[in-house]
Amino acid sequence: MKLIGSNTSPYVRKARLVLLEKSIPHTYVVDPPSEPASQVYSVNPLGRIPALILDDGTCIFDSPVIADYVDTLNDTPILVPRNDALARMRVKRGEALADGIMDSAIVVRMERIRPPEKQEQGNIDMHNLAVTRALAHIAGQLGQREWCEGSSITLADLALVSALAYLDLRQPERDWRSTHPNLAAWFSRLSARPSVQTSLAG
Ligand SMILES: N[C@@H](CCC(=O)N[C@@H](CS)C(=O)NCC(=O)O)C(=O)O
Repeated sequence: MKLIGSNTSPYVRKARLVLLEKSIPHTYVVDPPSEPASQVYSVNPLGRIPALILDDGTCIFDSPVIADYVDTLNDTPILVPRNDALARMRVKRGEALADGIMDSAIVVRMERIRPPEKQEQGNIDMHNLAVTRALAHIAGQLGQREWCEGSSITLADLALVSALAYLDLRQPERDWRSTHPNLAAWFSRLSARPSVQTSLAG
């Protein structure tokens, strides 16, 4: 299978982390939609990354669908609980929260690259506040636990790593480590995993 993406997209990082954590053989191709000739336009009508192309040509998007599908390919590890409905919901809710941080951080990024006179400060503030609230909520829930949900790594952890790495990339001025030292320690530990190291290396 082939994953089309870019090294800056947090959604792509999440999809890559799922593939890497589960040791699923794949080819990673950097081919962002910012390139008019990107192959993503011929496989995903939305023209968005990540797009996962299976060997039979089936294209899967978007990142929650990719993650959910890839997780079913083997059990090592199971990243989305399968039989416990409440546990499954919690992991997917954690993913949604991290995805929401990505969504808001991207809105802020898109505003900030517009000419200053065209930037909507109200929109920037609203989305930054959503990120701030989400981080506080996550840090409060995490406490000193090792994983976001349950007793082993899940998709919620991989999504959160991707969201935090994106904040570091696009909002380096946001000092979330000082505000949430427990989250900082958690992120530092997760960042040492080979999957995260590989994804951060490009
Ligand atoms: N909800 C989608 C969001 C995907 C998305 O918005 N990807 C961005 C890159 S971060 C994209 O492809 N944008 C189109 C563009 O860059 O032109 C997912 O989870 O996969």
